Amino acid sequence: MRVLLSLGGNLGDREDNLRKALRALRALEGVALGRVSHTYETEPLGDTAQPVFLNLAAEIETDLGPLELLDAVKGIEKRLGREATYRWGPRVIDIDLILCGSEVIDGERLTVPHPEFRKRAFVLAPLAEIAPDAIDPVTGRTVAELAACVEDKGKVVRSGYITP
Ligand code: A4P
Ligand code: MG
Repeated sequence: MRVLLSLGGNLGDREDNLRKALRALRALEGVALGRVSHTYETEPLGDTAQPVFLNLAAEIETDLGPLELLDAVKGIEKRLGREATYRWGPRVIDIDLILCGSEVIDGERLTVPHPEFRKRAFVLAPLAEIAPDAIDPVTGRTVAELAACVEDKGKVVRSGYITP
């Protein structure tokens, strides 16, 4: 199954944290890392009195089920030193599952497609770079279409590229 992930953080060495997260994903059994977007400097959504985020999108191909993948991803967040703060608060690394093939999941621990992604420029801009034709199974729209009409006015600026 092809899975599209959104990664981001706004504490510590943001590039290094993203690089470590990508390497950890690639090292997971049953996961092959595919395309990785550029990094984007993005204005914090929610509490704006916090440092600017660095976000990127990554594609993986995996035989893990969505919940197994969620557990693996939470393990990576933990290893990289993410401490629970508050909702939408600052973090070393956050890894969200945006799309899992054409699956629609509405579970206690996992909602896929990610319920907020259609509203978030910091998710859609990097995602549109690597997977413009991916289809949101809920709305039937492509990532490129969603990115083109997102209403989020937060600044999203392409910055660099991380070699994992
Ligand atoms: N969960 C359910 N669905 C998913 C999914 N599709 N992917 C559950 C990942 N997790 C999912 O998430 C809380 C719980 O959501 C998980 O235990 C999982 O079972 P979390 O990552 O532990 O907590 P959180 O991230 O603090 O909360 P939340 O509501 O997920 O925050 P968001 O939506 O991730 O937003 N601004 C900019 N510019 N860039 C950012 O990256 N990120 C956030 C965090 C806020 N503002 C931002 C950014
Ligand atoms: Mg999250």
